[in-house]
Amino acid sequence: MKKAFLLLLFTQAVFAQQNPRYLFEDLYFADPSIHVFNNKIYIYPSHDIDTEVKDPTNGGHYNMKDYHVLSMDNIQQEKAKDLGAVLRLKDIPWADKQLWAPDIAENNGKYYFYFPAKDKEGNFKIGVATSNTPEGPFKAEKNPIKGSYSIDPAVLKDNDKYYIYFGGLKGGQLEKYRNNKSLSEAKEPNDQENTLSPKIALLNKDMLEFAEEPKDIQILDENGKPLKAGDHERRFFEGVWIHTYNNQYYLSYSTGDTHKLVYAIGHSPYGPFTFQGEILSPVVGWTTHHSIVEINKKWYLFYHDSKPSGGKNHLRSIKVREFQYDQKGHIQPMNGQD
Ligand code: FUB
Repeated sequence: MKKAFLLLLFTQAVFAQQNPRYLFEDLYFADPSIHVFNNKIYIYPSHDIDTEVKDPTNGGHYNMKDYHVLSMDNIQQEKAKDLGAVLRLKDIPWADKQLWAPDIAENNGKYYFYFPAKDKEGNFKIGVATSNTPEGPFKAEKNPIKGSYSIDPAVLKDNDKYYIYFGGLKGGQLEKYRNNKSLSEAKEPNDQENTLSPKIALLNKDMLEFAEEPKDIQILDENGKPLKAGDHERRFFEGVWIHTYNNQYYLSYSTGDTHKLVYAIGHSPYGPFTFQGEILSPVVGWTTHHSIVEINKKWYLFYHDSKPSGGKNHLRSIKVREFQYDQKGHIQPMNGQD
């Protein structure tokens, strides 16, 4: 009896899935946006490549040239399958370089792939490409979304409305804008000023344009005061993601130079959101970027790190791990070094 029990424990230990685990290691992928379409799990990442750009100023070495889609039949599947390139830089009429973190949304059986890229003037804009299947290929619109700027789009479907969130500091160029207008030169707020916010805009019915001027998302501290620009441990930097849990909106993002994933909770897609705490401590590599998804009643964090490339910041690999909420709906923090 005792022997059988030990054997059971041993078998469980051998066959239990690693948490976290890498999902694909033959190519470098990062910034995974996860969606379940038609009962299949799809991963929409950035595709990292070794680059001729050696100067890391403003993220120039994140010099990606195409997007791939990966899929999994279910979350137990050990590794994701690469479905190949679905959109290439050379096929995007307005884009010049740097295909950064994308996201996707489905509306009426059509798929809208949102992505940032630098235009020929060196300004990040957000583009859309469409397909009749979640597996692509995607066809890019001729021009970027009118009035778009900066990076890292993430789309929320909420009561049949679609909202796009975006923004990123430094390489992501958010400092070049105030009230949706470009400044003559980038201007960082000083440490005591309110920090720059991620943006939100309702999408048009055709999913190709903003239906309104982008608005600032307020992230407040425990006293209801907006976070300050000097609060690098908590303020927004890039990589926004939004999900709902127990009828509340969870806005999560990277703190950039302090390398954490953190989150804030609100009662509307527009916020305001109140800062809650850390989701993930720093990973190996400079950037940290994620998505949070419920699959079969369990919650998963998809993210990346640079361990497999030996710590090269611009060569990242995607991972997944299950996580829990506590009784109050707080995300139980995880260790990025696992
Ligand atoms: O992958 C390029 C950029 O690095 C993303 O857009 C940022 O969020 C950061 O992960």
